[in-house]
Amino acid sequence: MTVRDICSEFNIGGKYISCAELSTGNINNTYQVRFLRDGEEKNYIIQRINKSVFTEPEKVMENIIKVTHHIRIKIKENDLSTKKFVLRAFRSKKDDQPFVIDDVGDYWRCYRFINNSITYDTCEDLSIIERAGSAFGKFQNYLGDFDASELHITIPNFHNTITRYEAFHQAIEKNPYRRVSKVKEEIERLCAFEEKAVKLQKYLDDGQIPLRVTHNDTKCNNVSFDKTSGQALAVLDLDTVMPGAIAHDFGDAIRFIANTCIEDDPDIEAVKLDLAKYEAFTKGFVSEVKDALTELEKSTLNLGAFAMTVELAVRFLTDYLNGDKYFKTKYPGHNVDRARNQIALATDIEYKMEQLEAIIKKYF
Ligand code: GN1
Ligand code: MG
Repeated sequence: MTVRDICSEFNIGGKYISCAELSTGNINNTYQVRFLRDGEEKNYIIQRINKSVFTEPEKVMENIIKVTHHIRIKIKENDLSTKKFVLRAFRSKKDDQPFVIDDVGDYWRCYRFINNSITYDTCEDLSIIERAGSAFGKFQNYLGDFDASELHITIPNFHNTITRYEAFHQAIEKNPYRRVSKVKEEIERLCAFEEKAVKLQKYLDDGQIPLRVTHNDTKCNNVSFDKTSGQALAVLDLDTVMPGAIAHDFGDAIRFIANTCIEDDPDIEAVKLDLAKYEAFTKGFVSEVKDALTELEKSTLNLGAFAMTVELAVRFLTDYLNGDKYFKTKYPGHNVDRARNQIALATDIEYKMEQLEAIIKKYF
């Protein structure tokens, strides 16, 4: 089935104009499809869910439906437009499900593309970064009273840095693609980070910090902005909304947005933590969540930035050792470049930790 056929299964009418695959995203396949209806252009986002990563796509969609429903109520209470500030998943024509299954058993979903919106893979504008911080902070607040036990765990131990390291050590030991010798230095660096990187998970395991409903993939390009006004609109990519630590969301966002380079830039000499970007995001995020956090949680946010960066490096390198099966790669060694980049960033985060602590204090 073509993407166009999928649209028709979602009952999208009008004159088909075009379909373009969007290249961002390391897991699912995403297409932007344009139609003309009633003299107006209508845009949709069609995604094929990666079934080897999300083995139970129905459950992913069930989570998304519940979470967006909850947020929609909050948006209405705040007199905001539900068309702009929350995603809406379409239902299938045939059986009213929030997905369509194609002839080879793949799951597809459809969202309305928010009019006049844009996402940023990189961003130099500090006010936009601050607004991304507020958007993720608000997201956290909207879900503050959502019952986490209603959510399916779609990827178990997703941000469990301890089990991520276990998988890493196993890949090194099994060495199925004989690649260990090629990344000796990277392995050593990651092993040196381990003790500190797993601390956040230990706090969770010991019940010292609470499990909240978190987004778990807070890359800045998962917030949409109004192209004209620059206002932050809906938070996107709700695939991994699950129970987690607030430091996961803060940390993952910092890892992505405050890197001086994009996350797979092979020029690792240039990879640093940009303090101005760090501060802008922190300002937006903390202003939204500060009253909800415990003292220990506040003190774990920067640990989260370090842990999430290291964890992703571990995941990229594990995937390389296991034959590049999880993340989409654009060239051989792509996962190694990604891991090196994240190792360089984690190194700089560690180096700047005192400065980060001083900045975060300012906003609490
Ligand atoms: C994957 O595909 P995307 O960009 O939404 C990954 C995240 C990583 C990210 C790194 C389900 O997200 O955890 O942080 O790549 N998502 C999953 O770019 O593994
Ligand atoms: Mg994602």
